[in-house]
Amino acid sequence: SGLKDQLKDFKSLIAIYQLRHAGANEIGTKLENLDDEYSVNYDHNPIHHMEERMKSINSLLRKLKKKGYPITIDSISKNIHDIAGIRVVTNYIEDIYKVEDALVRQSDITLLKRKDYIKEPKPSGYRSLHIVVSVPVFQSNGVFDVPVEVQIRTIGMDMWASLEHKLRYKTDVPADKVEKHTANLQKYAGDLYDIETRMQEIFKDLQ
Ligand code: 0O2
Repeated sequence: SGLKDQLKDFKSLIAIYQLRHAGANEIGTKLENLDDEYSVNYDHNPIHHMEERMKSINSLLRKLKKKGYPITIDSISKNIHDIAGIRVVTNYIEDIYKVEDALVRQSDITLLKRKDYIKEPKPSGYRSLHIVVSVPVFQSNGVFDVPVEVQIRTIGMDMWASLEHKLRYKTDVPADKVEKHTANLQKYAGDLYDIETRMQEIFKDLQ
């Protein structure tokens, strides 16, 4: 019956979320271990902090629609690689690429996708390195390669993205205000990048 099929799909969706979450846990542990190792061997922590998020159902449906993918379990499993996401906030710009390199070089990790919005910022001013990696997850019924999206950015880029996200998703801000703030934020993204570059130079000079 229709209801039976819906329940089956619902269970499958939960299973996808569980598996992706397990993948994010694997990646999270790898990143924590890398940060520890850096701190022991180089007396520096590249990672300021990390956040983990599972994609909301609303955002999942919005993305399927936007990309024109069918709304089925198979399509979600095959097409949507950012159901599990980890945001890595680094202390300096160069740390972004150190973290990426150290993660991607691990023999059980496969790089599936890479978008460098630092080399090529979005028109909004958004900067961040987005990678999708696949990691094996061992379950009772076998081993599965699981995609996890990792967004890597500095403290400045993260501060900027949080504020800009608020402006973008708050629906009750008058249009003229949005326009003014959007223009200012676009400029501040570049200003922050310059400041973070200069701060990094001081840091490196002190090393
Ligand atoms: P949610 O609900 O957390 O997922 P792709 O899969 O790469 O083909 P997508 O997802 O459109 O397509 O790619 P994109 O634009 O590379 O990454 C989307 C995510 O990056 C967003 O998540 C934000 O976290 C972040 N992001 C991208 N552009 C901007 C921006 O201009 N400003 C801010 N503040 N964040 C941005 P979702 O999908 O919105 O949310």
